[in-house]
Amino acid sequence: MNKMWWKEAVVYQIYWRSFFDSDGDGYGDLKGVIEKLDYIKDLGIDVIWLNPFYNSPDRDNGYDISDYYGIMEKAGDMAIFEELIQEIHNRGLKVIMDLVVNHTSDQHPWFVESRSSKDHPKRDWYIWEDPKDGKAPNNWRSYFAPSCWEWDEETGQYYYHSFAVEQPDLNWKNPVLRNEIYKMMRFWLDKGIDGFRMDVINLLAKKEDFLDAENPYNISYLANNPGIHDYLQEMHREVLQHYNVMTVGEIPFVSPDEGLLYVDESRNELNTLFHFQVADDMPTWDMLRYKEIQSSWYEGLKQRGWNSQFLNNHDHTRQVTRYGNDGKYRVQSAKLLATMIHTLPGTPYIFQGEEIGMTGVRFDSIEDYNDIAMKNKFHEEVSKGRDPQEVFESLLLLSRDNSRTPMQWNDSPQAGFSIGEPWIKVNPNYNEINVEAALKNPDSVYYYYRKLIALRKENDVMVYGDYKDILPDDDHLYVYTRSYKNITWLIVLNHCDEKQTFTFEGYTDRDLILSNYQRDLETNEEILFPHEVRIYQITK
Ligand code: TEU
Repeated sequence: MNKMWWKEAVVYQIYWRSFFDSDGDGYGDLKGVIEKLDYIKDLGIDVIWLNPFYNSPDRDNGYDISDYYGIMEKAGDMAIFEELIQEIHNRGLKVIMDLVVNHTSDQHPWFVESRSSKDHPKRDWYIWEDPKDGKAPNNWRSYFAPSCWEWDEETGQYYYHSFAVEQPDLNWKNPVLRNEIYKMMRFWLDKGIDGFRMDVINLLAKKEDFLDAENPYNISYLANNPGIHDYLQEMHREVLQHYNVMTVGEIPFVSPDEGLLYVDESRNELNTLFHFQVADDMPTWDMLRYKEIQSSWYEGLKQRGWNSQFLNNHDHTRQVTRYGNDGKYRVQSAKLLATMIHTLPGTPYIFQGEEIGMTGVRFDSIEDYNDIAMKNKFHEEVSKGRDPQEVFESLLLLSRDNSRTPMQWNDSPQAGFSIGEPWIKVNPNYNEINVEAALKNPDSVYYYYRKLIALRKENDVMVYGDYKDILPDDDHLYVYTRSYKNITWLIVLNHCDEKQTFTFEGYTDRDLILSNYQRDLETNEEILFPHEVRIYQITK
């Protein structure tokens, strides 16, 4: 497998609006990112992924773009952005930007023109259909609304939106539109960015026939449609191949076989992907399913394409809450989850705050939440006559706001995030969980991340090693090896609240590299404490 910088990198995701507010308006901003770059550098990070900061009415927190060349006032301006790139590069870091080209905002001038009349030259830049039997063209749902069709009274047609009504989908069949997008990509690449995280990039192609779905609730019909690989190969030819950049596609609804088509090195599409088998199949932790997913993706991409490892991001509840233990064993559990992400095959992603073990939230009322996905779902269910409190409770665990509360820097008011009123409430546990406290405690989650990241720099086995699951059928213990050249690492972890036993038969000569418990292993090495994890190097 070819060695590449983006395979060896550790990526840190900055949800800038919740990262650090430099001017007191309650929103994090790009200047705030500049102020915290040394913190990110000290952690050992190589690449920063910034969520979208293009001009936007902000209905979906920047994923509804109204101008691809402008910067949202809340975030800053072009001069600050240029300074940010410079400061990132000065520290030897790289930066990738979110590319959101499946849809725009309904306020984007392209859409305003497109909806102005059926004959407008830009009509065809979006997807318009006549009604069928006086109703929407089919029964499809969108991610954020009961239908993916919205009626336009003026011109008597429906437009198509995979997400909110305010996010109409672009029509990638139109070559003029495609060229506009490529031009825009070059604009940002020429400013010096180092790549893109591509939002729902496998949704660009739509089904030809728009026939009714048997089960409209399984919205996989929105993705992976014929023509998608032609678009991505064209994008590669026209834009990406001319730059030394990394690309990571957000690719929902794919198996490893389908995923490989996007990242196979010989196909010239994308470098890596985020698949959502873990997020979609596992509302809560499921060890056996997780092992199956890891093995099938490892086998499926082996020697041909590259994976990513993550358990949370701005759309998915913080990992220690969703997949670990955020109570008694929060620290051990956060370290265990980190170990998996950094020692399983693929490029690891850290979502801001994960490195101090930040947890999900539980606000009292729907009014405290901002997430458009959650709010729309709440109103849809309540309008069917369901009990509001019951609906509210059912949406809490997976609300996207679980990950979007402000970064907890210290124990001063608003967790040191802002001197103003934050756009979303701070998690009340900031007194205990914050960066300042983590930096003072040598045993903190933060220092464990630092060690893991440093290890990756020194040990190719963590990046390029073959993967083997030793105990595929155990419900709690996850034991696997990574082997590269003549080096083998054994990773042993106990993902539960009880002690477990593992006999090290066949691994007699072993040296401990890292562990999340401070204890004497001379006695009882075979007992693994709750959420204990150990990394060994094996001598054969
Ligand atoms: O998210 C798309 C999205 O909702 C899915 O990828 C989902 O996470 C997956 O299918 C697992 O269930 C992206 C952005 O990350 C999100 O913030 C935006 O709201 C959305 O696209 C629309 O741009």
